[in-house]
Amino acid sequence: MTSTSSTLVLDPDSARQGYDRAETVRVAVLGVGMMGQDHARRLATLTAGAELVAVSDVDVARTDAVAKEFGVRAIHDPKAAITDPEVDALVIATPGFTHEELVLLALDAGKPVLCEKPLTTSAQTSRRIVEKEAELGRRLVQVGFMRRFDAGYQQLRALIASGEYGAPLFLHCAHRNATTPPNFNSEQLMLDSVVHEVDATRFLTGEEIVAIRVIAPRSSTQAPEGLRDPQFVIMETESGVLVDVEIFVNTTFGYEVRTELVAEKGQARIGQHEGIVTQSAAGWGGSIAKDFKERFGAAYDIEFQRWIDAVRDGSNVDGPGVWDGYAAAAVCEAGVRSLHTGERVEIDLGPRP
Ligand code: ISE
Repeated sequence: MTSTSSTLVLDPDSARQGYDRAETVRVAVLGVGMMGQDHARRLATLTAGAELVAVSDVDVARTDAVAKEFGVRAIHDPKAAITDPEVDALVIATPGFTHEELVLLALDAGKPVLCEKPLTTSAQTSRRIVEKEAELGRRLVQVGFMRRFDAGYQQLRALIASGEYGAPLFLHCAHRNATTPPNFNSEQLMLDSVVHEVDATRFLTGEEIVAIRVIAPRSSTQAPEGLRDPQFVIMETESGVLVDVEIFVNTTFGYEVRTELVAEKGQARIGQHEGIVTQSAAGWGGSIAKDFKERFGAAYDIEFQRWIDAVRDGSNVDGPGVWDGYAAAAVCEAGVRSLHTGERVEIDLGPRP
């Protein structure tokens, strides 16, 4: 990674051009919990053309420790990091409820943002960001739906788009985690976890989701007291593709994300066997990822490289944007409503600016 930096100069007259070419993009990571630290490491050690220059977190001790680890500035107020003249671009990995304010401030400052999912915690607040970015007339925000950068998802999407198997009919998905962090609640299975299948469905089919129903069967005795885990989610797309998701976040043993496509003339599966499969006197088998950082590590790496490349060469970011974040928020909100009422809930996204 180069150590020279130059400030990105925004060109207010050109929506398309965006930024002047720059040697290195100076990035601040806001929120250095588990995900933010992983992204800070990625930017500091892996992403070409990026320079991690600062980290920021409301937890002062944690900010200082992470800043020291990477030899960068600790900025204790995330809002100050956004307006800091030595910061060109921002990664937002703070808790979801803080995203609306931070993303809006970044848009005010005209700085590119890679915002971890969810874009915000409600459809209404995400819609505000959609409208604000539309007013600016250029794309500044990318939402961290990293599965779009996973090789399996890209292949499946290309297969559907090719039409070789005819129209898609079903997507059967399983999303399993080993354990949940403390205080994970029943709504978060939708808001934190199934949000990925919501985006993946839109990515794979190119269609909006128009209805959702969530069914909570008996809970696993391995789940923390009071957590409705597992849950079963059924979504319908505009053309009538039916998507089911088994979400089970306390399997106790590992992480797994699979998707099976059933189309008119063929079927395809991704995500079941990552990495090596062995066969010997000891038996047949492969390894199981322990968490999403391992399972989607390569996808995160590509996501970050593509984002930095777009910021550097002045093109608009081309990853998932604010509309994708808004659509996901609207579907998840409907899903939470369905979890509570047991009813099928329809989704109306309204006009796209
Ligand atoms: C987590 O926040 C993620 O984003 C992971 O990808 C997902 O698998 C997990 O269920 C979420 O809690």
